[in-house]
Amino acid sequence: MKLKDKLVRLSIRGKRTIVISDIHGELELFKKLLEQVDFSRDDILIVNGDILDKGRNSLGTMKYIRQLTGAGNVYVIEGNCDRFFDELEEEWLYPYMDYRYTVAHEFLKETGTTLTDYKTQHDFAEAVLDVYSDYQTWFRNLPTAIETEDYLFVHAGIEDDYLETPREVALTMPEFYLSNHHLDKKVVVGHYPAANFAEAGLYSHGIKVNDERRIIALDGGNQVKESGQLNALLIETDGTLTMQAVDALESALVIQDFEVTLQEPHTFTFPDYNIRVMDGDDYFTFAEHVSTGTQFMVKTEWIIEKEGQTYLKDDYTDYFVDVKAGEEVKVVGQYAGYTLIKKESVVGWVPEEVLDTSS
Ligand SMILES: [Mn+2]
Repeated sequence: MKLKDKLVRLSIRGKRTIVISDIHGELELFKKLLEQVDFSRDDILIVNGDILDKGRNSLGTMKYIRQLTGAGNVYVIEGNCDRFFDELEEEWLYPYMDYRYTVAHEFLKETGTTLTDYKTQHDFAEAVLDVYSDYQTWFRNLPTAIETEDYLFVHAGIEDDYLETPREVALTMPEFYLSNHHLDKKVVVGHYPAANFAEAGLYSHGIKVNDERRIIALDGGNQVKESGQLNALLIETDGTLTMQAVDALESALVIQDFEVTLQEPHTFTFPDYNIRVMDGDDYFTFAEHVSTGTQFMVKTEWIIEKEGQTYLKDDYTDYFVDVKAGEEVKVVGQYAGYTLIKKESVVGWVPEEVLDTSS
């Protein structure tokens, strides 16, 4: 199957268009985002893949979104995580369930059963499809891409001859944001967290737009990154782009100004976590990122050891965020002496005393 076999052409001229990807079962966040952007029947909404998996309510999310499509202004594109109902008998499913909360877990919860209640995986698959074969059909019939006057929306990416892109590639290609394409339109993708493409050393979950390569990376790392968010790209009726986001992090009030005048931030993202540790204390440790040779200060609690090697425990940024008293920021985590925060989609550190985290 090729992209051209499951391509929908659509006119969005004169309509405000809202694009959201990688909802991953977070129905409440999705609803909050729709409310925040003031979504109405006058808009077009494009859900750019990965409704299912990872989050807490994939079944509820798919039901809600399918219902939305009934109004005629909502379009859904398939993502690699949306093939659950076709993967029920795959060998990897049960092992995968050991480290991710999946649609299968939700089904067990919904039916009050456990995997041991099914003699074989085939029996389990049949039980799921007894209830959800209708959704299996719905997911199968979703387009791989939607092409409009100025945009191509696809979950992961395209090859040189976009129409000939194999469906599998369109759904799973990694890091498309860093590649080039020959289409004379902007290609909007999700699938791969935009934060992985650090620009100027910043760890940002905001939507990344590259005008030169005509690529927009939407995925805010919702359910994949600890500080992730659900992003919405808004194509206004005059064609301008704006963006909005929601997340599940707690807010905190800034009670003291904090500013770092000179810094050169670094960001290291999955899976490139190997570091060499030099000197440090309980707060920060001087380290070298092995694959890039970058020397930086790492928050000491971030260092983990495995088989005699040292690694970052997760994505890491050494950026210090400027904040002003009265501002509201999101709290990602509290560590010795310093708090990791997110301000306007960018993650970084502030000394703990600049925040009021009591409320
Ligand atoms: Mn995906």
